Amino acid sequence: MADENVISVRDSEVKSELVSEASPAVTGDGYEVIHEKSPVFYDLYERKSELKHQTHYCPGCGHGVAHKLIAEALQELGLQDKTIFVSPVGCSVFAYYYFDVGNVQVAHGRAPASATGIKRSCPDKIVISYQGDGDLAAIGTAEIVHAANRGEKITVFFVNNAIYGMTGGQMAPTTLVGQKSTTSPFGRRPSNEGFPLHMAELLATLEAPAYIERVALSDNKNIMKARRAIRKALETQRDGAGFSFVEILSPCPTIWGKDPVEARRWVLDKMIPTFPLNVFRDRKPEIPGGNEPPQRSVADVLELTAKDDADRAPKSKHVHHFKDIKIKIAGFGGQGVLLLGQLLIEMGMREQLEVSWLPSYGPEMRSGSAHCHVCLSKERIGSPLVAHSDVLVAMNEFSLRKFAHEVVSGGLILYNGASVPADFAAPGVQVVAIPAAEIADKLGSAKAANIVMMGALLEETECLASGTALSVLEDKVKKLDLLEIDRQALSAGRLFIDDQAHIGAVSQPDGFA
Ligand SMILES: Cc1ncc(C[n+]2csc(CCOP(=O)(O)OP(=O)(O)O)c2C)c(N)n1
Ligand code: SF4
Repeated sequence: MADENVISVRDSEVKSELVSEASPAVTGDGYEVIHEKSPVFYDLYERKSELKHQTHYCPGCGHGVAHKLIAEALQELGLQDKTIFVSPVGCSVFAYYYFDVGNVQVAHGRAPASATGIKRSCPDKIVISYQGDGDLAAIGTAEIVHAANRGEKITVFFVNNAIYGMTGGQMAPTTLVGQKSTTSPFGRRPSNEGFPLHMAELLATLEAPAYIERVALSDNKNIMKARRAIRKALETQRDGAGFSFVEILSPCPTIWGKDPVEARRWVLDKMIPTFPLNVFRDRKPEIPGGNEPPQRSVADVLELTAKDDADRAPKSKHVHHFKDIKIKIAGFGGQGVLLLGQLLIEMGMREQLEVSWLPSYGPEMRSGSAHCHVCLSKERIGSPLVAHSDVLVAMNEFSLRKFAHEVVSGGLILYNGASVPADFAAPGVQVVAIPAAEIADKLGSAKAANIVMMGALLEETECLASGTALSVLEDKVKKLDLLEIDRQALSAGRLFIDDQAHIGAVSQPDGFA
């Protein structure tokens, strides 16, 4: 073939089934030539500059064929715009470079769990979990079994090539008895490594799945059957019938050490006898309804619709003197370190900023160290990680010493203490000691020290409006006596900075740029 995207077929009926909206065919010697690949694929694959028309798969790899069959089925069923494709870890990790659909790439083995979340939150979408045998039948065994057992209305395409391809050929749960791999160099022995795992049969013992079939990319006849199975699985999901699963026996010429033709033959001669092709399940399961919990929207759960917008913080008129501001808040568990970060991002959201909050804490609920990274930005946030902060709120001395060096030159440290330790220095950084614990104690609750620090932070940086802080506290703090203490704590933190400014200990609060 002159072009890698050309498909030649003799039978025009098969052709029209293959690509329903193909461009007019060029005929020659009884063949029809189709020049276009499925529009479900991107025109150009941006993976590598030198491979713009090719996938990254090895010649003869079954993944490429499986991709093509899935793309054509999505095209024929008109599902491209509704599809979310979950790619795994494995050779097919880069599926998102090829499929012009919604794409998510997830951790090894977790695709059915992620697909579950996506499908449940977007029930109108077609959600595909695409996985290899290491991914699905080894590290992800639990995820696939439970997703199938729950009857999640997703479609799983399971590419079984009897080996770990991406990592260089370790034994997979589906490796055949006697098959050599880097971790079974003498061939798989059931006495030592167990028998190959039959995933289609295993899942077919469950009650919930709607459709389960095993197919093979061994020869044209079986590829046509695979094509039908893939389409059927997607139809099953489209029609809301339940969990659908297609196991695709697939060649991996590179790791098997065979040429593409031998590898296909090996699927036919060796894999199919171990993994018989069959439809193991094809029915709409009867799943009794239960006492369904009321379905609520995310906005409802977050109580964003509980009040009128008018009741909430006024649309922000606060002028943000920054493009973005990165804050690290650190202390020990119980000091409200993480909560302070959450309050700030809630305020940021109400002031129409982009926000992120990344917590980090040890296993202890109390007294262990804890910190969080907070970003407030006028632009989209690339990473929630704050490696270099503009502001450090250090709730204890340990955190002051641990994180001070990360504060950028010209930045600010707010330290919860009567005074900065004598031997502490942070050149180029303004350090303000605020006796927040003491102030909060006097107000009636030592727990409000974080809110004193919040007041100080807002006053010194002017990053967010105090009015927004008050409205967030009013919404979040349910106990009225605590709310009153928090109001006073907020105000005390602000006043403390004001007083410091009067005596010249801190710069005039004129915004943090
Ligand atoms: C948590 C975790 N464990 C292990 C790995 C290493 N790893 C990457 S791909 C892979 C196996 C992939 O094999 P398979 O799912 O059969 O897909 P193939 O490459 O054959 O398509 C492994 C073990 C990883 N990336 N993450
Ligand atoms: S190693 Fe095997 S599975 Fe991976 S791309 Fe190559 S042929 Fe395909």
